[in-house]
Amino acid sequence: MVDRRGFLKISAAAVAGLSLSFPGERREARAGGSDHRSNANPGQVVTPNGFSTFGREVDGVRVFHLTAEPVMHTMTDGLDVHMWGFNGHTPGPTLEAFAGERIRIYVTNHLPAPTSIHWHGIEVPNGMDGVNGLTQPIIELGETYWYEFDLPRPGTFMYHPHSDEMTQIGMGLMGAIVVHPQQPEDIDRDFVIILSEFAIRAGRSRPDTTEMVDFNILTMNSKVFPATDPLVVQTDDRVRIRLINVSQMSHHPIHLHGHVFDITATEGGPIPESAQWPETTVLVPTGAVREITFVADNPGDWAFHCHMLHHIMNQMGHPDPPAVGVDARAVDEAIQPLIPEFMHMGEAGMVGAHHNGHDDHDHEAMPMPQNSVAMQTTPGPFGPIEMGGMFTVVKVRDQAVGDEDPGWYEHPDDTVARPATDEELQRDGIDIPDAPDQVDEPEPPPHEHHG
Ligand SMILES: [Cu+2]
Repeated sequence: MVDRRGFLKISAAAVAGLSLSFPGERREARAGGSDHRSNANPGQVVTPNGFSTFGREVDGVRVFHLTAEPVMHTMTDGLDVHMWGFNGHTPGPTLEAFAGERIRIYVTNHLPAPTSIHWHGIEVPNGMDGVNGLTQPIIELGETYWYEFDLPRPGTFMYHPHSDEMTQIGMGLMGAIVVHPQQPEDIDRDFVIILSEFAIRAGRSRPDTTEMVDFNILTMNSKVFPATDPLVVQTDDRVRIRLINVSQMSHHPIHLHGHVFDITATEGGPIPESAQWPETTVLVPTGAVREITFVADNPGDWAFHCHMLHHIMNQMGHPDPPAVGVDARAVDEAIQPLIPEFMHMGEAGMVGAHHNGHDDHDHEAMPMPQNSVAMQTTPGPFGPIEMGGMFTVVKVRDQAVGDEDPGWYEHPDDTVARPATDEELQRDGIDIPDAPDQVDEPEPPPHEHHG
């Protein structure tokens, strides 16, 4: 009798000898398309919204093939984006291997621009480092380059172009490398998430790769909530999440609800146990890896998200000036004859306008530029979820459910917040102060008449 934990450890060791062909790997990636979830290949690491591969072995070397090429990518329903990816997808496949192995990676350039690929965090021979001009010639259009090196140690790494970085990473070229130790680890569920950011003006379908500071689409594995796959785990699983930040400008403080985790490793290697400390938020600097580990001992649907607040709101915050407290009815009156569906937003916050204006919470009804997630909210079990961007849900369940989304958590009786009763307030001596008088509405701004 092998329990689930034991089985995973055995399968992890067994998969080391697995052979997978290039064409299959490629087909599976394409067949999955941008909405493909979880892993096309049996891997030890789950890449939410992506896939992981051990490649195949040729004479003792683990071989991979990456093709950099344009892809059409759905960030979430309503936001289709022309991007660049590897093997038909952004992020590219998570490349998995074992410490001590030698790997060989072929890189085919089917981009409309020359490129080179850097193996970020790995101690490669200098000529394998992938820095265009410094350590190798650039990979011209249509060329296939050979890279080969040993993997000296386990860890979480990344790959990305080191050529016109702002453009090429800004178009979606990125992927993870996971090197497992030879010995099985005491981990039941292992996830890898690449954090990134893009500048996509509302209504546009192409990232603005000249942008330097103002990024309005914040992603986990190139998806925004609600399209981010939940991380599904069983109660009491030991869970590791490998966070990789490839953002242009942002460092992301990633926060987990309902649990305490340890920060157990960086791309430089494991942190000695004596140097780990407990956290519920981990800052992941750009260009860095943070591995967190925790025991999922608290069943429920737990938010897992960046705590930079506009990073969970996407285009919502752009580009309108702040409007909280402003009566913009005059603006509506002025604009509606020209654009009948126009409706201002924001006097009660960005989400308040949405709630007030549309009781059915149907985001289809909200006027938005085409191809935009500016005002999208997601139906949740208790109403709309006012999050987008760098946000997902860790779903902890007593029953093993694999990667399949188990739906919303069913709460035990009397464990959900609700309106307080008069009896409770009286019992506990809570006096409710009178609500303040309504503040006078400000005068609408004067109309400007032309002609
Ligand atoms: Cu962030």
